[in-house]
Amino acid sequence: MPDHPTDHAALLQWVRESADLCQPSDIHWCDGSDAEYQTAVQTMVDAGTARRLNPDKRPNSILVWSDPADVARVEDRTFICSTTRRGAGPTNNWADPEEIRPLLTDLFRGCMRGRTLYVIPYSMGPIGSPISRIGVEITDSPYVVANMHLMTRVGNAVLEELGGDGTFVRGVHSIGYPLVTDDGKRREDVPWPCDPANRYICHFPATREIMSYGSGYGGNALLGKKCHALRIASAQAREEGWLAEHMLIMKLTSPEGRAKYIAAAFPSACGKTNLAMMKPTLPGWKVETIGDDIAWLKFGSDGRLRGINPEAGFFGVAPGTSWESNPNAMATLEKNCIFTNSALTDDGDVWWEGMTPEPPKHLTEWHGQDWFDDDLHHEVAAHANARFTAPAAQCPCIADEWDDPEGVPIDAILFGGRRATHVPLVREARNWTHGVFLGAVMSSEKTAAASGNVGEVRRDPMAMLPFCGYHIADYFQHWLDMGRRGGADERTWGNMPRVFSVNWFRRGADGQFLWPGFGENIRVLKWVFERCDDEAEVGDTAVALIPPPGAIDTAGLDISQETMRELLAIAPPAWKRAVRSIEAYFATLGPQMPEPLREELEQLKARVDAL
Ligand code: GTP
Ligand code: SPV
Ligand code: MN
Repeated sequence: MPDHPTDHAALLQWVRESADLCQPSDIHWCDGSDAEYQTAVQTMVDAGTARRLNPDKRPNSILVWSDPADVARVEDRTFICSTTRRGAGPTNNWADPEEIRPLLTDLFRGCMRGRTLYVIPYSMGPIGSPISRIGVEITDSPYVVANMHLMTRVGNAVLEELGGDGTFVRGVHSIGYPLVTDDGKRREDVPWPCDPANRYICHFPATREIMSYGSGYGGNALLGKKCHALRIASAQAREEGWLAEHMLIMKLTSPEGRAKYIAAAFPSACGKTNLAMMKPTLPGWKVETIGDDIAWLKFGSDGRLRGINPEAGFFGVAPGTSWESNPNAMATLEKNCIFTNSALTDDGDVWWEGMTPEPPKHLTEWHGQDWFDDDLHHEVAAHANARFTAPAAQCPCIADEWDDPEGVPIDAILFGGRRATHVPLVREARNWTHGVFLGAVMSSEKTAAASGNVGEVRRDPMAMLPFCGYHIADYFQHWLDMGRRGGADERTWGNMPRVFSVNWFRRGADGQFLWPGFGENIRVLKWVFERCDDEAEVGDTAVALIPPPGAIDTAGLDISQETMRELLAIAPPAWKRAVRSIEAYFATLGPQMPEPLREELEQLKARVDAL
């Protein structure tokens, strides 16, 4: 075996330069084999990073606890390093590439001393698909190696596809904890090495590069996911005329056997995984999963928008996942998984809040401390952003076509946030421009998926606020342009998917969710499905097309017509406030806000003022 399995000169040179800078003691080219996965796991077990779960309970699975300072994406440490500040736009942190590169070079110098540098060639999407893209991540984290194995397609097949001169996204990642310090002293390793005080998650869209330093967690470190498949890919997609979106894709089959594919953009921890795998409560309906977090959408030769799931696994929110709420996820998690920041049971299994109605009497919580189910200990046992990593292929409801290189034709797009007030259960856009408007003005309560104040409402357009790699107003314009290319105008959808907005999270006066959610969401999907065929009742309101309360099938569901009315209500005072808030928001996005969206706002304002 040669010590590098490729003759791609640019790749070899970049790996050599990275190694010269980071000074690892060893270089390992990942081949994607199971033996390699097992070695990465053993390395983590030996280092105290991971513990094996009881093989009788969770075969071939591990539990990892992170440093308490490194538990989620860090949006305030995430930068779009476009050549100009305008390129990053008002919603991204911008760093001048000329200034940040020397700073990063200093941080990366010697950062892998005493560690192995892993080279991970990966494909986002099925290898060889016209929609897929290749990346290479350099990392010093065996946790990243193991997770990338599950989340992407890794190894020699990718290098073969890349050939001698293929293009790829370059990602360099370091946890930032060398075992030999600058003054030459060795230091002990720790279970979750990281450098939380110096985190930088940097993206260079112009050169398709990512540099991530100081964090080992999730989207900060698994560079194929948010960094490549969303931030870099969104910028590339704009240039090349496609879309890289924070969306699940599901296949919905009616009792008559008709199938539609639905893509849905919800912000982090707002229900994508759950919707993608939901077990419908309405008889005869079937949901199958294509993807649960990211969708790449391109026009096919038939002129329709086709989507692939660029990932190969699920990195899902653990808390709240139960046999009751998401049985398909629970079945996916039975073996071959990585659990991060869950609690450990006394018999060597994992547990998190919401997994069972009653917690076990005793647990080891995610800091490794004893946890008792008594009044003295009310802290959660699993971190709110505890996650599972699972291979998509072992999901019982994965669709046969989930890895079809051609992708699936998208029939409908849903935009949804987590809003306690005024946003109705479901709305339909009048036309593509209005659909883009509904996506552009999305707002949602912040969740534990990113560091910051949970519950704070913020604008999160198309669920892409933390993930759009360029100016958000240009992104809106790109969405409008895609519609035009797809033949949509004020009267017809052309080849474009219909657009809807949903909100599972509206609360009543008592503070409780008004809508039962999860498998009951099929009742809303059924209406969406029928609307795509111009069936099902719909009413025109000031804020969109909305089903009359009786149009949502509530058969067998214990919900009053009063509650249904509340879920679908358009309250004039709240909407007058909402319009003012959208005006203020648009004003922050600058003069390049597309005119058609300003016009949508004017129309909305006129109609809401007339209420
Ligand atoms: P990311 O992986 O961060 O992108 O999250 P996600 O969008 O996939 O969210 P996920 O499906 O993991 O759900 C996040 C949280 O919302 C979990 O605690 C779920 O239990 C909860 N949730 C999901 N769907 C519903 C729903 O329909 N109603 C209610 N009330 N909660 C839900
Ligand atoms: C999200 O936050 O939307 C996630 C988790 O899917 S992470 O991969 O950490 O970004
Ligand atoms: Mn996500």
